[in-house]
Amino acid sequence: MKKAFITGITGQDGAYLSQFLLEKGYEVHGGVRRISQPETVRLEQLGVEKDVHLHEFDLSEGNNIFRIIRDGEYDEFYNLAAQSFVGSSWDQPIYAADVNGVGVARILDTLRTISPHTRFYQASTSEMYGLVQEVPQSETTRFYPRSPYGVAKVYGHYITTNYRESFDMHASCGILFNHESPLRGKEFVTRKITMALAKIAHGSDDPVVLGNLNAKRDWGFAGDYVKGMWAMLQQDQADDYVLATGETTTIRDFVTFAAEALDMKPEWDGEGINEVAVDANTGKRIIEISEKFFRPAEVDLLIGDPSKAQKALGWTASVDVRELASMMAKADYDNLS
Ligand code: NAP
Ligand code: G4F
Repeated sequence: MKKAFITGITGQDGAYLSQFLLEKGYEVHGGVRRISQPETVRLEQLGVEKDVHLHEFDLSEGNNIFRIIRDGEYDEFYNLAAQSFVGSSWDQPIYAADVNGVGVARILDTLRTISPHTRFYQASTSEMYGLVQEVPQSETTRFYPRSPYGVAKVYGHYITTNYRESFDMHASCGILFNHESPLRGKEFVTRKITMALAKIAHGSDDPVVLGNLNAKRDWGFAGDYVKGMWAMLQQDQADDYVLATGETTTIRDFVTFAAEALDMKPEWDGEGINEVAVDANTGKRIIEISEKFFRPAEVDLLIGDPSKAQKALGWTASVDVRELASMMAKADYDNLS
């Protein structure tokens, strides 16, 4: 039986990866932060919370990481933990650097010292492309991060490739484009939209207040992306791979797809912060804009080229953005029923 450790096991990807590895027969361990109310709700939603082994863990604590790795003898180590909300990284840039950047070095240096056989996965991100230098973005596209989150993730990415090259470690980075699900955190734009629209469909009169509707993202389903993470660690040679759908969509169009899945008929009117959407079926205003949700620097366009992963790993995204918006909106609607 293979043994895996997942940092960030309580997060969206941690829950889907746990479920996937358990189905493959792994013994699954994961790191949880000590907080006043333990948050294993996603593992519970997938019905796997009793099947995983949880350990107190924080990426900012080197000795904690050392003991976990020394005591565990893991075959595979997936580093999914991060301060993952881009918006917060302008408020806590030093924390983002420590956890998302230096935290990766803490793990790698411990693995190098006491467990060099362990295969390592680093959660790199399309946010590293930021002000994009090429369209679509691939493994060879130059990084130009636009947030403290993205800058810290670039360090995490390069320290992983550096340890691979310096110490011959099996350490791979998945450069993952946005991936969502009904388990997505409520502050991210897709889930914020689907939760609020579900409430409106149940009778609420509160519109969703958003920021920049023109940003474009390459959105896929998280359940697909964790399979790609695993596939990377099964290769003879470690390497870096983009996982993406190859399709890009504005926030505005995501709203439309989610609203249509809930039998609304959104009609858009106005421009900039005066733009609104009204459901033509009911006359209710469903979208408003506020400057509060604009970012100090924006990532305008992300669209990934997943051809390397398709060829080498046999990986493809199975859910398109319209299906994804519908899946999330209907799940949120059903949760409220
Ligand atoms: P998520 O739902 O926000 O989960 C983040 C996880 O990290 C949570 O379990 C969180 O624990 C944990 N964490 C945060 N700070 C920590 C710390 N200091 N020490 C230990 N654990 C800590 O994020 P996700 O969507 O699953 O993303 C997983 C990873 O992929 C992240 O590294 C993210 O940056 C990266 N990524 C995500 C996407 C995407 O679109 N989802 C795309 C590219 C890359 P709590 O439950 O205690 O908060
Ligand atoms: O949903 P978001 O907060 O995700 P973002 O910033 O793209 O980051 C996510 O994907 C990255 C991969 O590219 C991950 F690395 C990262 O961990 C995270 O999972 O915002 C998406 C877009 C942005 O352009 C933002 O400005 O939506 C725009 N947006 C417009 N109104 C909003 C809102 N974002 C949020 N969160 N809330 C709004 O009201």
